[in-house]
Amino acid sequence: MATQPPAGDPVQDAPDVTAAPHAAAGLPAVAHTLRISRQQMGLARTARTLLKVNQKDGFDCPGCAWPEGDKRHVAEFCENGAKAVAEEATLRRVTPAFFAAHPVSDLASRSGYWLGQQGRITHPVYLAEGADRYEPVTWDQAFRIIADELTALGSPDEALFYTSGRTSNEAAFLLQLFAREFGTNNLPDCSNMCHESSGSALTETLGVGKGSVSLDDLHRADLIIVAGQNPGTNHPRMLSALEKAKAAGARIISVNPLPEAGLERFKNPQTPRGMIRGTALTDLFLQIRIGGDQALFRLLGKLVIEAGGAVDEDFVRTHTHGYEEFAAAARAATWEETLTATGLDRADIERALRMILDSQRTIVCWAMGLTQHKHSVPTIREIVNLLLLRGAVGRPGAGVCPVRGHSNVQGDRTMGIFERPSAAFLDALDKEFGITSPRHHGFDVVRSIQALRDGRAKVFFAMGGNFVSASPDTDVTEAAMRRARLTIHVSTKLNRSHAVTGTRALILPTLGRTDRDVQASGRQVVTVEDSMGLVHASRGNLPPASPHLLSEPAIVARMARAVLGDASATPWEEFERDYAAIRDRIARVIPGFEDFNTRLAAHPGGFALPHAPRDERRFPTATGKANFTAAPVEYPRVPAGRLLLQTLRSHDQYNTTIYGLDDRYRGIRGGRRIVLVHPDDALEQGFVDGAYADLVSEWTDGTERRARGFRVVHYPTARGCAAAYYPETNVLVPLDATADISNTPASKSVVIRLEQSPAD
Ligand SMILES: Nc1nc2c(c(=O)[nH]1)N[C@H]1C(S)=C(S)[C@@H](COP(=O)(O)OP(=O)(O)OC[C@H]3O[C@@H](n4cnc5c(=O)[nH]c(N)nc54)[C@H](O)[C@@H]3O)O[C@H]1N2
Ligand SMILES: Nc1nc2c(c(=O)[nH]1)N[C@H]1C(S)=C(S)[C@@H](COP(=O)(O)OP(=O)(O)OC[C@H]3O[C@@H](n4cnc5c(=O)[nH]c(N)nc54)[C@H](O)[C@@H]3O)O[C@H]1N2
Ligand SMILES: [Mo]
Repeated sequence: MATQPPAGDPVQDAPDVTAAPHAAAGLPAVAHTLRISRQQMGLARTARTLLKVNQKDGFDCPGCAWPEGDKRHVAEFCENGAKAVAEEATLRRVTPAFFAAHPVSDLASRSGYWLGQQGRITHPVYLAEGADRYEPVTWDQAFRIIADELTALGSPDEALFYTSGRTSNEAAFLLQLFAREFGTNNLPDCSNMCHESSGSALTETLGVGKGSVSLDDLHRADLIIVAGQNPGTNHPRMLSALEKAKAAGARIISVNPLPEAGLERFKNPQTPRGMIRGTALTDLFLQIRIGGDQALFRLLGKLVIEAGGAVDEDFVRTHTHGYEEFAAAARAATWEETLTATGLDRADIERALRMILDSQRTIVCWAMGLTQHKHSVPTIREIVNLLLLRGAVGRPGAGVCPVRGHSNVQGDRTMGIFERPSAAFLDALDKEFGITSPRHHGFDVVRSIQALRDGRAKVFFAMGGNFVSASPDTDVTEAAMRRARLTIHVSTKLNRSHAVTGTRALILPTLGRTDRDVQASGRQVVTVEDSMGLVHASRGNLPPASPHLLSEPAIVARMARAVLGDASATPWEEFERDYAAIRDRIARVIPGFEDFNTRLAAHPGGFALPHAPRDERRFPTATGKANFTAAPVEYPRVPAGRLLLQTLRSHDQYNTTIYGLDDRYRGIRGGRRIVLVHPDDALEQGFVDGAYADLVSEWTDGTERRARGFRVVHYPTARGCAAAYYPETNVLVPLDATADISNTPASKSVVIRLEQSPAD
């Protein structure tokens, strides 16, 4: 069996494996941050930039959507936020000379890591039909190319407008307005691949598709359940909140197939004591099988009902609907099936039950470990069921906490980036702008790929992101993208989506969060909404990466003018000149933003959007109450000799942006093509630690997909489960493997087998 990487793998991918640590952060994290930042920015710029992250007069960290809290540290950022900033504030540049030296075929042969390391894009560039290189274009030429292509379409629904979640509220509002004026609801976004399942589940059950807790609630909770989330890497500032809650007496249950170092113990680098001793975070670790969560929460619901006196009957009677039906379904849950689905011990589930019964204020937090399965929507509804039984919604210290990813992904959706907008939203938009928005639904991410594949969509526009790498079924997605007539990417950095293009392609370079944004009316701020519904300003302070960049709002405004011409009565020039004019319109269209500009000025730390369940225990659902649901319990059935693969993030990446090749908290160094497998499962299939395997995914239609050459790492994950990094493993996720209702790619439950890698 081969123990070396097979030929053809990227030379640098030679993973080295040591035992995983049992704590997150502390001194090594600080040292690592400063090293990466200095490599990209130099020392002076590092200090100047990092001190402005998440300050009231600074910019919002482009890292994640975790809220800032009111008392801020001088250094209100985390290791991974600092890496995100360094990545954007880098002094490296991708100039027209770079594109002259690197034909598109060369870019397509490079790894995502290499592409990202080249630096900030400085000029708009164009790839003409049949050309092999991008060449500089003027902005006017670029908008003319877009206008010609868009106006030549048979229908506006042949265009797709994708948004990644870093886009500001102002730019997002303009983009959706433009798309609807143009005539389509084709506004897929990264949320479709991310928390769509949470939105679907929460809208139906609670009436609002967002979390119901504030940071303060988290500090006051006495029980926090963290399910399917790895905050040590992906939301490091959340660890401070968990630490604070623990100090006030809270207990923490983590539900995860992997023992994640950050959840075990946290060494807070912002306090001297924390740095040395650290705080043990998890009180109870439920090492669940992938996809077992619905069964777990259903059984806990049954046990709460049977415990006697544990159901908050007053709340259930006054505020909920569907209890009887749920209770009947819950009573049918059995230990036997739950233990099979979860792989857990009965004693551990009983411990969890006691902690729930002892708790007056329970919060459940979750992320991608719950949202990216076939049965994600019923799984999240099951969490709601449990909390409703306990009256744990709309009470201080209690509620639902879906932890969002991209720093403004929640705000983009609030601004109307949604392929299925409500009639109320479109009515308000139409009234304000005197337009007639289309009422039929548009395409989400998966349907956009299908439309490109089938020739029903011909122009693809992306406001940020890296669509071809982030999307499932890489080969299918890339082939679909190549069928487009024109692909347009508004980007800060190079990525694979610039190398896998339509017949013609444009790269439109833009300002990032850290860049100063000056328009005709002066210096601009933009706004973002965090994971807990707090809206605040963000102001970049660095000189822009190049004088040829346009801001995202300016790009949309000029594109709209070029495409819609004088037929549009919208004051696009005014919007570009002064973003306060955009906010005045947001204030009139979107509930909760009344007097937007005034409130922004009055509350530099941000203001909270209304949330009926949290604020008034009012549930704007179809029944007017919080809904219990009683879907059948599902869990993945994995054939013998197969594993269930989850595709997740390493410590050194931000989605498709790769910062480095280490995953420090899992003991991996110098490579990304690894697969974590329980030693007994690996050995059963004949793979010693250090052997190389191909991962072969098997889909229900009989098709197979293969990712070659992964180093097998014996790792204490739950039995029957495996884990490997995304985006390398997206090639394994079938386009049709999506969550029911939300249509989110099921990238956390892929049935695979390991095959010996040919050792040539
Ligand atoms: N540094 C950094 N920060 C980030 C990102 C990044 O890439 N890098 N990405 C941002 C984005 S867009 C997002 S959405 C978030 C993502 O944040 P996370 O959701 O934390 O990201 P993942 O790495 O996908 O981790 C999924 C976690 O769920 C667990 N899990 C997998 N399957 C199951 C299951 O069936 N049940 C349970 N209970 N657990 C399961 C995994 O073991 C893992 O701990 O982070 C955001 N922040
Ligand atoms: N298999 C698998 N697939 C997944 C996931 C998974 O867990 N497993 N996770 C899914 C999730 S949760 C998400 S959110 C998606 C992420 O999908 P995307 O949001 O599409 O991907 P990112 O990698 O975050 O996008 C990075 C690119 O954004 C651009 N960029 C960065 N900052 C800015 C900016 O300020 N403005 C503009 N215009 N561009 C900017 C840069 O060019 C950079 O290369 O991936 C999804 N795909
Ligand atoms: Mo995400």
